[in-house]
Amino acid sequence: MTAQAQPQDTIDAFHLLIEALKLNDIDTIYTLPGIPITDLTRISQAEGMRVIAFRHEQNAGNAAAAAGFLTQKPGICLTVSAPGFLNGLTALANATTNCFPMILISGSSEREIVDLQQGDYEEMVQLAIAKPHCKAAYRVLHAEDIGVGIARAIRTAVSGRPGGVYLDLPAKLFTQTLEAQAGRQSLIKVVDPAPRQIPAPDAVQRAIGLLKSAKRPLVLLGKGAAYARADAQIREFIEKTGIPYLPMSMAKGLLPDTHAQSASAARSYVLAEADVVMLVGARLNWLLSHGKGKTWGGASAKDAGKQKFIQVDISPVEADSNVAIAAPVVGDIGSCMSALLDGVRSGWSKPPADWTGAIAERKDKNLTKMAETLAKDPSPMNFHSALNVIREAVKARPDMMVVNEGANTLDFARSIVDMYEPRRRLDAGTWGIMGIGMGYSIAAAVTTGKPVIAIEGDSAFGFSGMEVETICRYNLPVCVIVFNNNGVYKGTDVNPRGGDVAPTVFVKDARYEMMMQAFGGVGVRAATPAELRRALDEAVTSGKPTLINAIIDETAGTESGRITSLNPSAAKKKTA
Ligand code: ADP
Ligand code: TPW
Repeated sequence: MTAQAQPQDTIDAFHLLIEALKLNDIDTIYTLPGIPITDLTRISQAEGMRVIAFRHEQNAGNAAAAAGFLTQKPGICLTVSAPGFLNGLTALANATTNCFPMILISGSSEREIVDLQQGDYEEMVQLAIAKPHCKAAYRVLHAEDIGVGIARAIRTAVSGRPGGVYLDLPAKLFTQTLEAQAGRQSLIKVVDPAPRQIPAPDAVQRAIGLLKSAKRPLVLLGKGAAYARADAQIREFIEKTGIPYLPMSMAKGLLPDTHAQSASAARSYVLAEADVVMLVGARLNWLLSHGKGKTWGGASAKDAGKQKFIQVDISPVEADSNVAIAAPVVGDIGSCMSALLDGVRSGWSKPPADWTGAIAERKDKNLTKMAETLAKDPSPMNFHSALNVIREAVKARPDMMVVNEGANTLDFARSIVDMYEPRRRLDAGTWGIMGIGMGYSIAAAVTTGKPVIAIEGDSAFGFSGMEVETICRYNLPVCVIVFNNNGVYKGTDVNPRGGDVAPTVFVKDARYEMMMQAFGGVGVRAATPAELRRALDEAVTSGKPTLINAIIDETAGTESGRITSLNPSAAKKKTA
């Protein structure tokens, strides 16, 4: 069927919902149609929304989450009930974990039947299931409440610490109608959805005092800083103070990775040696060894180092979650960095030269070593020689988007591929989740219009690989590069008993490029850096959907990349 016409003087819930989203400048829906939302997807398109339909709801949800991170507006994922909702829920939980604003809207079955468990089509108590996995879950039962429902969902997703919101829309809602004028008047344009939160002046002074006392200060930038779009204040603060900084993976490019004050190439030295560390939109979770242990110069895995921490964050409960925070600065990063800048405008002296000099020395040594490794041309290709090609491509087109997942493919790409502009890199994030690749790539292409390179482990790619059809269908400028080493981590495991292959290995020499060809895109097998460079240049120039099957030495890399030690048997050996 086509979008339903409706009498002039009434408006149905389908249209009210779309008007409520449009009123709040939301122009894109990431979805997978089916009962009861198929007509909603059609009418949305007819009413001028961009509707991107996926092959699996998890990928639509991941796209919505990435769109939220990139635009500061909640990304919308629309699914059917029960199974579609559950497929989208992983993405909603992942968005919440990463502090990305998104709204998962799912149709749901008849309330009366669900609540008596009488067995409806796709019956499930979705609201209750969603609640623990997001910031809030709301349900709209009446058309006159659509305005409030959407307003609450938007406000909750983007204010304070951003995150996911679930909105439950029972099938019966969609066909309800209101008198047109009254209906439109019931809609709410959210005023100031993410209000600035100004830090307390004494908190700012405490932080400045601590920074001024430091002999070996360090700033650590996280993806909250990238999300906040306080790029100018952050850069000015770093350059004005002369403090060395480390970007977390999705904060890369807030300042160019080639910046003289970047301490990335001396990471282990600065984390262990710094005496005052200022966290800006970064949490002391597992990615930062919980702020303690040998990484931070502690005597053993459980000991904190000697650092004092300043934490700039919008969440007042984040401080002290792992180690003591000497100076919490609570507020939005833009306001906090402006206040901190005011505090260092006068009477600031740059960090001692023995600290910055020691960092520079280690950086030079490590960068020289890295350049030697990157210059090698082994056969077959390894992670380094393949990533060197991508490193050069991003240097030539610094506005390109990079999406990255895998184990070794993630770890090596993070350190080898320099980023030059803010919010150009999306990756496996706080959970280290596989499966974000194609969803994030599609959202990156849709929201920025820039070329996208997805750097994918062959296992990682498999989680969302079917979306190459979606990439072709919408003709998006996405170039997927599959790092094909025949398995999860490596391709060399053997089942000692014979019979089935080992659980970590895949079909040898799989022709991933043919998946893209199947849908009319370009597929290339690249066994050398020269072949990879040619295919990548062509993809970026043409903007055609492309998949490059990059053949990587199956013996290269390590189990789980850099987090081998988190495997239970490795941890057991360590403590034995
Ligand atoms: P990373 O993984 O890069 O270290 P995290 O996701 O752990 O970053 O941390 C992001 C932090 O940024 C969260 O604690 C979140 O509360 C905070 N945050 C997000 N947006 C803002 C903002 N606009 N202002 C201040 N803090 C923010
Ligand atoms: C949802 C566990 C972490 S990394 C990885 C898996 C399965 C794939 C590693 O192999 P890949 O990379 O991609 O070929 P590489 O470079 O080492 O060859 N399920 C989910 N998330 C995670 N993190 C896993 C499983 C995992």
